[in-house]
Amino acid sequence: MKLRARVPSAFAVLTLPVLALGACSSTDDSGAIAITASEKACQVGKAVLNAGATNFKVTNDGGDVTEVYVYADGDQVKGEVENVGPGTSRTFSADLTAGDYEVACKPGMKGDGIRTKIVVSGSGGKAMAIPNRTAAVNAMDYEYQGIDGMSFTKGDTVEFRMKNDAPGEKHEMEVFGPDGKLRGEVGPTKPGETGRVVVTLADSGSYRINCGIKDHSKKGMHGTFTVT
Ligand SMILES: [Cu+2]
Repeated sequence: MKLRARVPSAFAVLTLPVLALGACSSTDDSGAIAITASEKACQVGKAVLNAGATNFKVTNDGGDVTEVYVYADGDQVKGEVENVGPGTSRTFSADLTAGDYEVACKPGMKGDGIRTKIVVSGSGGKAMAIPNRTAAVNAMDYEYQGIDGMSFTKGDTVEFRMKNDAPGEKHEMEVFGPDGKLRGEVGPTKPGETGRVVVTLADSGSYRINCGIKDHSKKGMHGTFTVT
């Protein structure tokens, strides 16, 4: 920002229309809750949010790539965005019901992150469905066990429990629907720990499971299951 102030004034005039355009095209962000992430801080624009579908706009003020998660109960991912480069912004949304949450900014896209508590109040948002099925998955370096052969019935609400049995690395488990859209995920889980996510399988078809950490998917951390 200081650098920009020293730019010759002719330049400043030239860039003004561009800035104005930028402001116009960002109307989608109006109402988005600002999250400012750096190596040392994870600032959330509001401490108390209204329940319902909520947009977040993450700005990375740090020097390293970052990712931001919204957690319920410490480990249930309600929304997230990855790969936010230094000096850039990305948005994500989360459907939040009344309760306590944590926003975690993870500089370098690792660790538990810098956590900021937020409170959501009001009657909006979809209450979390109560699972009628559970499914146990083991994560290894670098594969999943227990996914192949899993099948569910359309409309099932499944609690996926992923135990990380790997000696070395954290793993996660993203669940993508037949349309390729993320339906839910177990966030990065340390060796020896179990993460969970509840997903309602509203569509029939082939779902894909994937570890979003580094190149784990390429190394073999993926699988599919069927909903009929
Ligand atoms: Cu992994």
